[in-house]
Amino acid sequence: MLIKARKGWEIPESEATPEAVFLDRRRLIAGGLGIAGAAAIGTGHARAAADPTADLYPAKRNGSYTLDRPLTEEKFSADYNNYYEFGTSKTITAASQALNTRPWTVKIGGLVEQPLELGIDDLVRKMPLEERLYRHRCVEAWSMAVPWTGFPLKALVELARPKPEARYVVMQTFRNPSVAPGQKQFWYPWPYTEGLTVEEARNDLAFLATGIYGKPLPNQFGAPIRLAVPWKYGFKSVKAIDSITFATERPKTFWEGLQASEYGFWANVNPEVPHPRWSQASERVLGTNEQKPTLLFNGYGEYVADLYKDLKGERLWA
Ligand SMILES: Nc1nc2c(c(=O)[nH]1)N[C@H]1C(S)=C(S)[C@@H](COP(=O)(O)O)O[C@H]1N2
Ligand SMILES: [Mo]
Repeated sequence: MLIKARKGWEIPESEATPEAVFLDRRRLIAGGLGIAGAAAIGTGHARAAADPTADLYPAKRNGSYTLDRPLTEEKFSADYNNYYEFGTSKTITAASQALNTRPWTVKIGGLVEQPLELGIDDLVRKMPLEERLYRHRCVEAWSMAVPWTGFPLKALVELARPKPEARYVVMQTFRNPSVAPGQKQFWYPWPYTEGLTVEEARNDLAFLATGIYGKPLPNQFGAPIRLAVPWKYGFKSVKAIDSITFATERPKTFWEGLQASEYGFWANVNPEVPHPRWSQASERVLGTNEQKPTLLFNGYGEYVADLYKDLKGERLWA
């Protein structure tokens, strides 16, 4: 466990509380052993305080990505999450603190010139970190708007140098049932797997997030690194990635494996194509509970619609 000492004035006020210090000490006592009981009392702020890349946050905002609505307050988005590894309810914040995100290795392999295994801190320091304001639309018809920090997925694609025959980028979550009790439920196709075409992955909007709200990602948001593809339903945005593989074959994704008739590979947001069990015409905004009309490609058509113009006969919308 690498701990970077920071000077007092570098510690964000929200973390500089006696409670955070106390929780952090408890977490350190639990150490790298993933002792769930001790770790689970943290809030995510405590973990962020010891993050070896914490000095990189907040990163400079890239002003190209604007919102049509206020940001969702952290108190709402940080306690309403989908993360089936830690349970099927929306209240997984405490349970997700059991995941130890250091050390953390991301393996990049498959059809690439040079397979790589990178420690998360090396990876983050190699990449051009920036903040982006993105909407997020869950297939369950709730939404939020959040400031992610991270780097364009295309920067990682360039680092990996895929071979010309690579068509898909497959991203997987860690697998460790001893800290993620959901993974003991054998009827789910673990590990959580998602994928994009290489062309989608090279699109400017595809983003790998390592932080949110100007600090490293709290665990419930998918620390230490998760995808953010805001024109697609939220289940595409896989959390806690430890493997990225370039392939010729389209991957079978987690939700497709569970229920292919309801959740497909493309999963682009479209208000006019209902889910088999509910309408997608509008969405409930986290925090205010206001209903807003859902937008085609979640409002990001100008960036991504061209990716799909020649894809006839594909189920692009769910
Ligand atoms: N590994 C993993 N990634 C995941 C999920 C999950 O259960 N496990 N849920 C997905 C779904 S359905 C959504 S809506 C988003 C939720 O992200 P948030 O909790 O940060 O809002 O994460 C996605 N990524
Ligand atoms: Mo979702």
